[in-house]
Amino acid sequence: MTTAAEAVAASNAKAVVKASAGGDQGIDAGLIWFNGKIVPQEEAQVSVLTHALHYGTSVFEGIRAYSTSRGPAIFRLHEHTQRLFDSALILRMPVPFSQDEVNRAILDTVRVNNWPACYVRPLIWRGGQTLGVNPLPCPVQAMVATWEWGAYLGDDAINKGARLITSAWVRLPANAMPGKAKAGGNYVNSVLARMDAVSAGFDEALLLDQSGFVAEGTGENIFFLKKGVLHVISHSVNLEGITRASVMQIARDMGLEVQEVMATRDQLYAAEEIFMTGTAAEVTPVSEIDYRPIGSGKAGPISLDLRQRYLKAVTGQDTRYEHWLTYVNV
Ligand code: PPE
Repeated sequence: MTTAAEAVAASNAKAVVKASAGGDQGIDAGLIWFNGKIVPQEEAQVSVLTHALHYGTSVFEGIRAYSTSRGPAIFRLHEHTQRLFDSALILRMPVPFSQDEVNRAILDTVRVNNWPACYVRPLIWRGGQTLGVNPLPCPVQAMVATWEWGAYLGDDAINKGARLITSAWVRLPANAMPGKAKAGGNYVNSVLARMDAVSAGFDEALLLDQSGFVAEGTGENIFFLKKGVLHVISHSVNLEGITRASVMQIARDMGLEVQEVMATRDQLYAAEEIFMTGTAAEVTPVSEIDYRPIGSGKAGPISLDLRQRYLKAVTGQDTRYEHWLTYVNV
């Protein structure tokens, strides 16, 4: 005979198994830096009453560590940490760690996991104290997770070029959401657009701003080539991509003229080449937008050349850009 209390305990135990089965099993993050301590992934847990889970009050970064001849190196660590702290400032989140401490946490997490190369995800969020919209009473917490993450939109997107569709969702207007902050809540906009694009059989969504100008992808900035000039969509409502800035520099160094512009979707249709940039996406060529082939309808030669140059920079093979690297083992 089981008592009612035993039945509740048994059903709770099942619920725990279920909850963890619906958790993060698909990601092997090994050891995670969690509020100042390195712990196994299973121990880096938060309450279901976490403010950020209810209201999107988190800020994060996406960083990559690359394999180099001197071991793993973080690409543009200081720029990413600065943007993380800027995002926290925008959301009025007092970070209980200094930028130096976060830099060290990132380096330590990559080191203790022995990844040759990996993706790095620092996250800062409002924890549980009280619920209700006002986050100010809630403590600010932090973690750094790392895992291996390959081609963001799949290998086909790189080799053949990604297929894009313009989203019916408008990119966050600047007076509605802070697009310069890499805030969890902002990504509902990206999530909605990405789901529609993927469900319709495309690789990625192209988001326009409120006035119909090209904004960005759900996780990438946009470049296009026209009459041999490399155009990059101006910041406006977009995230100021660190890959974007890096690729602009690399393109100028190879002698390309680079212009920051506002552009309409029809300007993209008539471009010679298009590619997207992002930490996860790196440099991903675009072969089609809204059923129109771009240029030859394949990954463009300058896009692929810039991709190769970018990969040489991030892996330390092009020493001109070595100042962008922070070696993990020093
Ligand atoms: N725009 C958006 C909306 C964006 O999310 C990213 C990065 C960029 C532009 C490019 O920024 P940068 O990484 O500094 O070049 N997207 C991150 C998150 C992707 C995800 O799926 O999560 C990333 O690439 O890490």
